[in-house]
Order: sequence, then C-alpha cells, then structure tokens
Amino acid sequence: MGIQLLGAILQGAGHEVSLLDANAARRKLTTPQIVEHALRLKPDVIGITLLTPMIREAYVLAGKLKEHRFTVLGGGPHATLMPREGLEHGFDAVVIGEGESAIEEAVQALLGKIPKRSVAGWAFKDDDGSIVVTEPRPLIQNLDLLPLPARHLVDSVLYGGDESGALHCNLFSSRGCTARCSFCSGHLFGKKFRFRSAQNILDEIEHLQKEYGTQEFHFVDDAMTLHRKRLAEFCQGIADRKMNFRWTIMTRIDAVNEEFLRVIREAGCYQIDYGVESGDPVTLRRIHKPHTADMVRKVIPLTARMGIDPYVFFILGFPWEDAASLDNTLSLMKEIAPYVANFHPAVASILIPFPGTEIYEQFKTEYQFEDWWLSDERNYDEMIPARTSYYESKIFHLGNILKANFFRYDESVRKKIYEIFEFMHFHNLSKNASLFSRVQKRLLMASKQLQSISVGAERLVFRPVSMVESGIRRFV
Ligand code: B12
Ligand code: SF4
Repeated sequence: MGIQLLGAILQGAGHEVSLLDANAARRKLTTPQIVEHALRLKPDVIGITLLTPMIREAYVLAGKLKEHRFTVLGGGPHATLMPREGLEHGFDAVVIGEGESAIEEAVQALLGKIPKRSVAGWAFKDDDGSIVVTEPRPLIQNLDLLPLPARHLVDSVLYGGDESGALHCNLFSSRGCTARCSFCSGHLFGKKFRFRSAQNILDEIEHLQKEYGTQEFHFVDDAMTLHRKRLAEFCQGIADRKMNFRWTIMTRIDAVNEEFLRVIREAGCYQIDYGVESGDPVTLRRIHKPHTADMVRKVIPLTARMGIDPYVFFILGFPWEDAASLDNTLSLMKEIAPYVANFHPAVASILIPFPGTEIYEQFKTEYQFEDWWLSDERNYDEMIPARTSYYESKIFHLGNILKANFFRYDESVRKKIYEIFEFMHFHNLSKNASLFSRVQKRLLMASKQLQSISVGAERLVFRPVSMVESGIRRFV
C-alpha cells in the first residue's frame, strides 16, 4: 500500500510509474531478476522500500543497480531509522518518514530540476560525496487529502487466488500510536494520532467494492480505536449508506470497551488483533505496555462475547525474563485460550531488537548485537527446514530467531519457549476442525515422541511425510 500511495502521487504529478513487488506472496523475485526488470524498463529513478529484516538484500540490490548507473532512492521504516546507513550502501538518497509529501520533490531533485538542499525530510549524497541530512518534514496533517493508492499498478493475482485477491482489502484509517512500547519500531508515523474522516474512508471502501468487488477489508492502523467518536461515525456511515462488508482491525487492549465493541460488531467488524505481548507483570511494566494482565483477562473474553474473534500476539524472551516469567505468560495464555481464535506464532513471537527501539539501545552493548541487521550471522528470516524434525519444522517454523541468539537464553528459557510455541500451535489447530488439522496434530505428537527416542528413526519415518506434505501444498 505504501508504494501504491507513492505511485498515485507521482502519476498525479504527470510521471510514468511502474510498481514491482518483489516480495509478493505468490512471486518472490531474486536480485538478478529485479536488476533484469530494471534494465528492461530503464527508469529515471528507482525507489525501494527498506525494512530491517530485508535490509541486506536491499543493500546488495542497490549496489547492483548502481553498477548499471541507475539513480536509487530509498524510503520506509529502516530508511527512516538509519538514513545515513542507506547512503553508505549504494543509495543516492533516502526519504525520512512519510513518503507522500516528499516523493515528488525528491524525484524532481534527483532529476536535477530543483536543488537537493531545498527538499525537506531526506538525506542525500552531495556532489563531493558527503552526506547531507535536511531539516525534518512535518507530518501530514490532513490525511483526507491523500489520493487513493494506485492499486491498479500491481497485479492482484500475486497476492491471492482470484481477481479481487487479497491485495485490494488492506487499507488504513489512521496513523501514529500514542504508546511507547520499548520493542516497537513504529517511528515512521510518529506518536501523535492522526486520522482520516469517516466519510473519506467510506468513500474508499465504496470505490473498492465497485471497482474490484471486494467484500472484506483489513485495517492496518496501529491502534484504530484511539478516537472512538470518529469510529462511531464510521459505523453510522455504513448503516446510512446501506453498505455491507466485513472488516478487521488491530488495536490496543486499553482502547476498547463493551459499548464500543458492540457498535463495531454490528457494523461488520469480525476480528480484532491485539498485542498482548506478555502475562508477566514485571515485563508488561518494563516494556511500557499500556495495559495490565488483568485488563487482558477482561478484554479478551469480552471481545469474544461480543461476537468478535480475538487474534492475539505475544513476544517471548525479553532479556530479563527467566522460565518463571515465561510461565506467567503461558498461564495467561491458558486462561484466555477458550476465547482466543488464534495465537499468532506466525510472525515469529520471539523478541528481535529492532533499531531505534529502547530495547536495542539498552542492550546492544551488553549482548554485542550492534548493527546486527548488516551481518548474515543473525539472519533469522528463514524457515526452519523440514530436515530438522517434522515437529520442529511445524511448531517452530520461524524459530531461527532462537538461533540468532540475540539474548543468549539459557536452556530453561529455550525449553519454555518451545513449550509455549507448542501450546500456541496446538491451540490454533484445535480451533480448526478440518481433517488436515486433526491429522497434523497426531503426526506432530508422534514426531516429537519418536525424536525423543531416536533422532535417526524420526527422520526415517517423517522425511517422507514432509515430502508428501510439501508435494500436496505445491499442488494445491
Ligand atoms: C501490515 C504489516 C505487516 C504485514 C505486511 C507487511 C508488508 N510487507 O506490507 C505482515 C503481517 C506480513 C508483516 C510482517 C512483518 N512486519 Co510488519 N507491519 C505492517 C504494518 C502494521 C502496516 C504496514 C503498512 O501497510 N503501512 C501503511 C503504509 C502506507 O505505510 P508504508 O508501507 O510504511 O509506506 C510509507 C513509508 O514507509 C514510505 N515508503 C515506503 N516505501 C517507500 C519507498 C520510497 C522510495 C520512499 C521515498 C518512501 C517509501 O512512504 C509510504 C507512505 O507514507 C506496519 C506498521 C505501520 N504502522 O506501518 C508493520 C511494520 C512495517 N512491520 C514490522 C515488522 C518488524 C514486521 C516483521 C519483521 C514482524 C516479525 N517479527 O516477523 C514481519 C516481516 C515482514 C517482511 N519480511 O516484510 C515493523 C518494521 C520495522 C522495521 N524497522 O523495519 C513495522 C513498522 C511495525 C512496527 N511498529 O515495528 N507486517
Ligand atoms: S501499542 Fe503497538 S503500535 Fe503502539 S507503541 Fe505499542 S507496539 Fe507500537
């Protein structure tokens, strides 16, 4: 969505724009393939989104593009946190913060049409090779003035099964979050909560329904419910316009109440993602989470009672945590499990010290992980291969964060993390009544038992199982 918004701004200003998502769910491109694409297109400026987990690949790509003398511009979360680093790794310039207000001027300056120093909120390499960072650009005040993302510039089939696909259902209604969680890398949109008007969001949804037939929408706001009056207007607007669609949101435990949940449920909201993070009171305090474990005990069952599915995120392994603190988290998980539709182990769930966070600054020297994203050694972003054991490759498919070993967990903490991952995975399987889930649950238990007796025997029996399963997946 970020690059679609920038595409819309540039098209509006008369530029020719092409978007390439090299990391789309159904098509991952390699660096040589991206370079080849650029050589075919020969654009005047190439913009690249920079996220910390993929930063090494992005820097290699920038280097390769520079070999062909392309002009390369960076932007996004990592560029905002580490603008100088981007320039030291091949980029000609990087935009710091929101892109919409800066992109047009940045392109003009890179094309030599306006002086580079006249552009606010970016960093560039001057003619003598020195790095210049200009004064910050104010945040966009009126989000209603933004154009609709240029969704037509990306092939929706790359994201989902059919024409409408999963691509056209993501949208945002606000930016910024007022909390200050010590692990959160959300600096891009700032701490001030800014929001689009209810009418403006409904207009976009109406457009998406007409244009693409989309009936389900996912809001990617950090904390959608911070301004309740606006959301109440949004719900009223759905009724007034006689619209009918389903939607999901992400928000904070401290930012909902019963009446409010009822209103959004009646207006079609069927899922809320909450960042619970921990059940340990010390940890919740130390990470500055704006809720307590008791608030979680109330809000999760309440959400379920109101007819909305709670999806819940946890983060395991804060540097001060021992097996007892993790046990507090597991106990809370077990308490709320009857109401939880899904625990999200999908996006890893083990603490990663992202740049710019309080956790990173506090612990980088003690645990010697300064600038870890630049080294291959900490490359956690790979799946655990099925050759370890069937059990591990399923329960712990993103468990490479444990191998990255940021916080040197001792054996008791590691064991507890495994136990919690197993709990989350089995809970999710049991919520899914399909035959596949039931079979997988049995296979997992068998693989675990066999592994504890003989690693070799587990491999002998379960290697073929993994092969058959991945064959079926490829076929499906
Ligand atoms: C939806 C989402 C996801 C989705 C989809 C991610 C995707 N690639 O689109 C899923 C669930 C898959 C996901 C996964 C992860 N995510 Co995520 N995600 C988000 C979320 C909530 C919304 C993203 C979004 O659409 N924003 C709205 C659009 C409009 O903003 P945008 O894309 O950032 O684009 C703007 C600017 O960045 C800039 N810009 C972007 N590209 C460019 C390029 C140029 C050239 C220029 C000039 C400007 C520019 O301009 C755009 C308009 O203002 C953000 C939080 C947030 N509030 O943004 C986190 C966020 C991006 N995720 C984050 C993280 C950490 C992850 C994971 C690593 C989590 C994990 N532990 O596994 C994984 C890694 C995924 C991966 N390999 O990319 C961090 C990134 C931190 C960082 N330093 O990189 C964020 C910021 C959350 C946070 N607060 O910490 N995520
Ligand atoms: S509540 Fe969520 S978005 Fe807000 S600071 Fe905490 S982790 Fe980040």
